[in-house]
Amino acid sequence: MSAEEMATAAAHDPEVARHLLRQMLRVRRFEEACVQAYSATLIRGFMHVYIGEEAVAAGVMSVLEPDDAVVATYREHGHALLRGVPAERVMAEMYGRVEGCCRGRGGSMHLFDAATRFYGGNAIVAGGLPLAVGLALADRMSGRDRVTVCFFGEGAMAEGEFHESMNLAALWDLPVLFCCENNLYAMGTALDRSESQTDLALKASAYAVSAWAVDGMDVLATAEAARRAIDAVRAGGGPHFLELRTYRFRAHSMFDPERYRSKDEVERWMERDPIALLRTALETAGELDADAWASLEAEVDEEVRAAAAFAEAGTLEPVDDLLRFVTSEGRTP
Ligand SMILES: Cc1ncc(C[n+]2csc(CCOP(=O)(O)OP(=O)(O)O)c2C)c(N)n1
Ligand SMILES: [Mg+2]
Repeated sequence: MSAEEMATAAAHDPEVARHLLRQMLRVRRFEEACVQAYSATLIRGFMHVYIGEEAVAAGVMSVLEPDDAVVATYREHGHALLRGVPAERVMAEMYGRVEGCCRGRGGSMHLFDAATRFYGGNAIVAGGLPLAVGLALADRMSGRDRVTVCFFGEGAMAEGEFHESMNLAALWDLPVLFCCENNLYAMGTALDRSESQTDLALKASAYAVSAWAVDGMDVLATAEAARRAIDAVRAGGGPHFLELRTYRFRAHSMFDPERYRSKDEVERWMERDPIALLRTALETAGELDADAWASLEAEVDEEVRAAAAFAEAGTLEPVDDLLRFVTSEGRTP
């Protein structure tokens, strides 16, 4: 969408547009706080932020029902938050605290929450795809009307699990929405340096799956595409695939010197910051003024501040408890 089209779309349903703006800002500010906490060594281990890609999770998540399932990658803080895992439980997990959504045992890459049907947090590239197909198969076999949404990077499309999962999902007509977050790089490897076919929707359609590409920096276009795809999946149209064209503004992880891409390229993409695009569209449409933006920022900042305070005040698991949950209760060695 052009800027004018986006302003018209925002004016069409300003409440939804403001909700999407808030959701993207929640993810951005949450992760900025994570980066700070990481620098202060309050968060340890591997950490991958989603900054720049927020429109994808915000747009897709906005069309899901509470009963649907979500499977994501290790770049999943935003997905967990937007699926409804409380910010303080996500932050406490990042800090490795017992109060976290996985008792601090998962950390950044393994957020998981059964209550919101959020099935991770999967650190293995493409590892979430067969999981999503299995969840959808279970729903089909139990006669439940649910959709499983699976997020993964374009790097996953080079893995065997991608091909196996697409094939079975299509063969068995399973209710899965595959959402490929194409940010052009898998760690330091550019897509066109590793794949002979860079048209990802075309690759997915080789499995007789309906597939198309979407501007993943435009949250309104993303939400609209997700709505169309989810409706089709729910109506029994079998698996669908969206290629969401996006970009990460930060390094792959906290340990990445970023030698594989130029500053110019990053800056060009930052001109299409999804939050700035929607904010401008709402302002142009006369649906967001300076006061409304300031109070949105203040509310989001307060949520993040409270989450960090909750995490900092949290407890570390006592060493004596470390073997719990390794085997089922009562059978620990
Ligand atoms: C099976 C497997 N191989 C290699 C890795 C190491 N690795 C971690 S992230 C990553 C890049 C994945 O890129 P992509 O799927 O595009 O996701 P992005 O990080 O860009 O979101 C690799 C190769 C891994 N985690 N799992
Ligand atoms: Mg990638």
